[in-house]
Amino acid sequence: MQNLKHGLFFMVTLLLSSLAHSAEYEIKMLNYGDAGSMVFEPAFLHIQPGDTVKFVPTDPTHNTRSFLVPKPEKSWNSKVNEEFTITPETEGIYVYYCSPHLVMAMVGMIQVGEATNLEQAKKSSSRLQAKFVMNKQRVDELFAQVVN
Ligand SMILES: [Cu+2]
Repeated sequence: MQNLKHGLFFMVTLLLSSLAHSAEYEIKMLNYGDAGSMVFEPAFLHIQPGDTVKFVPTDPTHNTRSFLVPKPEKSWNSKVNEEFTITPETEGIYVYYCSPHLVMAMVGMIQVGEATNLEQAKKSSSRLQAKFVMNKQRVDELFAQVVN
């Protein structure tokens, strides 16, 4: 009996500590925000592995689609107008965009832990940037916020 109590206590403690260590973030998908029209807000997030990020369809006609994720993380492509949640476990830079507003540079970045794939992410992102017809500086502004 004593052992069982001990075991239970241990499990509950473990559960509580794992809950306490993972954070939850929200990214709004907006027609208009502080950085102009068609934006994710905040567009840059620095989180830790195991944290949760929820994309909220605050305004209609947006989605979130990954452009680049560090291996072996899975890519994602959410439905327009739907809430979408990810829990990245792999450290590195994640770049995503909104499919309907790609040309307007509706783009965002999540840094999970260390920016392990920074150089590769910068290289790949120039291909994404080439598809923008306006707000081309947004990708550079995101990279400027990466924490080394
Ligand atoms: Cu959009």
